[in-house]
Amino acid sequence: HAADAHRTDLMTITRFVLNEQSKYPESRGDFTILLSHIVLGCKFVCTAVNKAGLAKLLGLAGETNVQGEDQKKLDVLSNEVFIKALISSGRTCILVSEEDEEATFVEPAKRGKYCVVFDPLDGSSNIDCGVSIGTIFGIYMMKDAHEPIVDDVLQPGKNMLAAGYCMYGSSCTLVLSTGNGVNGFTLDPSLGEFILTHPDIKIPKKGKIYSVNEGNAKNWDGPTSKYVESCKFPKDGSSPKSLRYIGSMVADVHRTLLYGGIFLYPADKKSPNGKLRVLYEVFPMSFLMEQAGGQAFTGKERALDLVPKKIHERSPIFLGSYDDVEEIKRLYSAEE
Ligand code: AHM
Ligand code: MG
Repeated sequence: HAADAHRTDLMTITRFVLNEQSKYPESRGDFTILLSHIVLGCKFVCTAVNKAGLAKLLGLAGETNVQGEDQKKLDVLSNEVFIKALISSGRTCILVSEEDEEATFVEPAKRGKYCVVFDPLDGSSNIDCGVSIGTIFGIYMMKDAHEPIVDDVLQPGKNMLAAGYCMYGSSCTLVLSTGNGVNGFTLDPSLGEFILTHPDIKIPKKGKIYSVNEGNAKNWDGPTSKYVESCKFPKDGSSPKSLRYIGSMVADVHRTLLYGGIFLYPADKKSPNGKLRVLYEVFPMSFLMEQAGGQAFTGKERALDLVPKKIHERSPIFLGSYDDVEEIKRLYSAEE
């Protein structure tokens, strides 16, 4: 009986990825092991985030505890947990984190073939008021067994093997793509396991929502201004779009993925490259969008074609429903 099957035959994220990897005869479980260490990091951060509101009482991250010792800030703590979990997986060689100025090169004895780029806790301005925040990650594979150098992670996003994010919201949701579509898993806190709840996510072809920090409007360029104007005052007789903006990329992108629409962090006069970071914000989210049938554009090119020159490089980004991104592409090409 189908209903029973749902309750007793649990598709955990590990089981799902093992099934997926078994399609590739050369795969030896390394990716599954790497992913299980990422999942561990996400579970840890989820627990820490859920307790954050009690920080004053319990002496948690960012607060002084009962012994008067300073506790680590949540983003610093999350970073340490991910770095340690990734190194101890024995499957990584280069790690790039938003929290660390320099890339981390894993010592030879613990080295594996994967490079992981990540933002351990994105949306930090939302931590103290209990609004959704998240972890974003992307995974590259070393082409051959040479001594790792920083160029190994300065690859276009289309070379990523996998990407995903975990959102710490009203529930804890992990969205993952290994290049065969996008799947969403929700943490069952009683089991401590991520269970497949959103199989084969496809973004609606066109959406009714736009998502942008409109407070920057005075500094926008022509195409961005025109686009947002057309969301509010459509010229084709369609209804205006709704505006939703949380200010946490993971939450704004998650909603865009499920409901459709567009998320933009454009360039402006003050920040000509926008705000968001190519390697661990723009690329993973662009990878997921394309895998879900949407698009991601930088204002100049397909986002996944960009080749970063520095690990913390920024880029403007427009991503979401296929038709909505098509419209912004049209406005930028009309500009040239
Ligand atoms: P952070 O890495 O300091 O948390 O900044 C990244 C966040 C994204 O999650 C979000 O999309 C963006 O910054 C919001 O920026 P703004 O406050 O300028 O709208
Ligand atoms: Mg960030």
